[in-house]
Amino acid sequence: MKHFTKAALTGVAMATLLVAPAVAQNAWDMPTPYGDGIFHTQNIMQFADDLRAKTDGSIDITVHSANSLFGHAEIKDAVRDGLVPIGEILLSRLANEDPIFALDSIPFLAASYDDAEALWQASREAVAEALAEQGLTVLYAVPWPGQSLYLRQEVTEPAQMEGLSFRAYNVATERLAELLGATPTQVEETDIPTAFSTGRVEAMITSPSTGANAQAWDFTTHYIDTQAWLPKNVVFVNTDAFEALSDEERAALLEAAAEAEARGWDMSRAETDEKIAALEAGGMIIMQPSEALAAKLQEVGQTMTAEWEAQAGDAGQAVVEAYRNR
Ligand code: PCA
Repeated sequence: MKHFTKAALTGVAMATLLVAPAVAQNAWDMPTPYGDGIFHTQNIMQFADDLRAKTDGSIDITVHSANSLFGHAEIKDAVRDGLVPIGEILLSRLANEDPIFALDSIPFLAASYDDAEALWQASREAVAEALAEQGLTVLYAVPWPGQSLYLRQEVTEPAQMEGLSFRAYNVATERLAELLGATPTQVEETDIPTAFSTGRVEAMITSPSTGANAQAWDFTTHYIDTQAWLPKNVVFVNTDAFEALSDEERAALLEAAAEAEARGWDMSRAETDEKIAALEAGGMIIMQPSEALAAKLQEVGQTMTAEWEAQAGDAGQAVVEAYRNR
């Protein structure tokens, strides 16, 4: 067998490097609280695929769904501290840090997709600035479908809500429960079926997406179609990790993010009717709110809007005014 010279060996090694598939420079783990059956997670998977394609594999995201890598309450700090470079959470989970994060969870402030979009346009910069202070760069946000009630009996009078143990997922849903005279209990989305089956909670307000994914017909009977607000998930990247990318990688990331945002809003819109139909097919009774219940929820929305404005000060006020005067 022919004896290779050192130079020839180097040449072989270099040729191998040139033809070998690109090794990911950025193998990124991405935690999300939500499961694989949720459209937000499917959208992230597509985002990861697109980004791999756009960068020839140099940004290679692995999605860790359903709180499997970090719990919902830990994801933001994990990205801030650089334990993972990228993550997704429900934006309003950060309400305790800054009222701007809670703006999309006020009942009836922005209850349609067009309004939700206008509210995001008016608030995006303020949200991005508040997260930038923590070393986080916002990539995109996508709303859940409108939030509606899931109950174990037909409710027409607001007084029927009093005393119910009510599942909450953020500060706003806790406050809503209180204002209805119910008793809030925080339960992660992935724990909803267990919380109902063990009797920890007996009512909730969430999207048809979450209701259908949890098979809400197994533990509730009535869906009251309030579609009261559209809370958003937000995807952010650690700013140091973002800045360490090459110009091309950064451009690809922003492009894939813009596409994921547009696609996510479309998916969300389509989900609304699709998943209400799934709830009905599962056996739930689909109802519109009675006049009395609708009036009570409007009143709760007004109270929560006033409370938010008092808390958010001039900067928050300016955002809401920009939204209202658009
Ligand atoms: N689903 C999530 C947040 C809002 C929604 O529609 C949840 O119920 O936790």
